Amino acid sequence: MDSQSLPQPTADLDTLRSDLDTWGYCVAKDLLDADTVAAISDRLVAQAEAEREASLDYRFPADAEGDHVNQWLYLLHNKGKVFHQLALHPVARALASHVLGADHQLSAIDSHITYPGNKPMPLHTDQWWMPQPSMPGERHNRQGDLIRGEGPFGEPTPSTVAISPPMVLNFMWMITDFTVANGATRVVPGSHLSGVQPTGEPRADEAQPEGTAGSAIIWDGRTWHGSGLNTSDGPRLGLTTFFCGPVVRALTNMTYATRPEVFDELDDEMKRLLGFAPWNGYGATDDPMADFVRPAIETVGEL
Ligand SMILES: O=C(O)CCC(=O)C(=O)O
Repeated sequence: MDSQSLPQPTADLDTLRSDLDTWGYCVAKDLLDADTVAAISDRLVAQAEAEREASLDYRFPADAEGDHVNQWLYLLHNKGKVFHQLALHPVARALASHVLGADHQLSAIDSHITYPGNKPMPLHTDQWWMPQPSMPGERHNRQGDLIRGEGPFGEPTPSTVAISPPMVLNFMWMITDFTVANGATRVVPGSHLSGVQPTGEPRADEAQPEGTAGSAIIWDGRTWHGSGLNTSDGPRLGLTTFFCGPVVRALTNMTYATRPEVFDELDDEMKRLLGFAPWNGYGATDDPMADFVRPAIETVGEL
């Protein structure tokens, strides 16, 4: 791997698209201005503190054995209108369209705060649940039998046989600078074309791209990645708008979990992103052709 040619932070959309295609990730530079970053940061930090104080904070036990210092905040669209612009951002939508197609949805809108003293997250992909292609006559891989962390494992080199397409795209907003010292996301360049999963162990061929607050690192659902070790003296604030294709089950059950007062204020595009619109009949409540689904209370019951 020639590290000179690895993706560098850029605002050029064509370069971002081609970095994603070639390397499985890209770094979008300066998407948010300083005032917007400050507004998002203020709301995020206040929410994180309040969730910790109320013992509502979630520290993902699977991050790494003994890691009790990272914090996840879920369903951020419920926790401040200021976060909605991230899901709707034209560069996020353009890259999601490039990888997933125009009718993508929001699978999650979460924050991952890494605090000093954390453990590095095991390398993983975001679509471990995607069955491997199989040859005619071979037993197919059953999606419902797949188990996280069980492979198939291999090297992150380009496959010589057909592989599955990306079904999700992770768009990680840097709300603070992301640096090697504060645990910027680690990625294995080119691993999205391998068709296999990482074992979780750290590797020598990882890259750890840095970027300034208001930028974003974006990776293909097949790319091997994980958060880094925070050896700095402050938190690293990451915020992911995670997109999926319209028939992929979203990581977060958006239609159930969106708070009513938040729903009442959503514009149609945000409703579509959150899965409140059927896609070719999928995700419908009653009328498969309706523009938007109806809540259970409005559907027809036993007559
Ligand atoms: O926080 C990070 O840098 C990585 C998060 C991650 O691995 C994920 O969202 O799948």
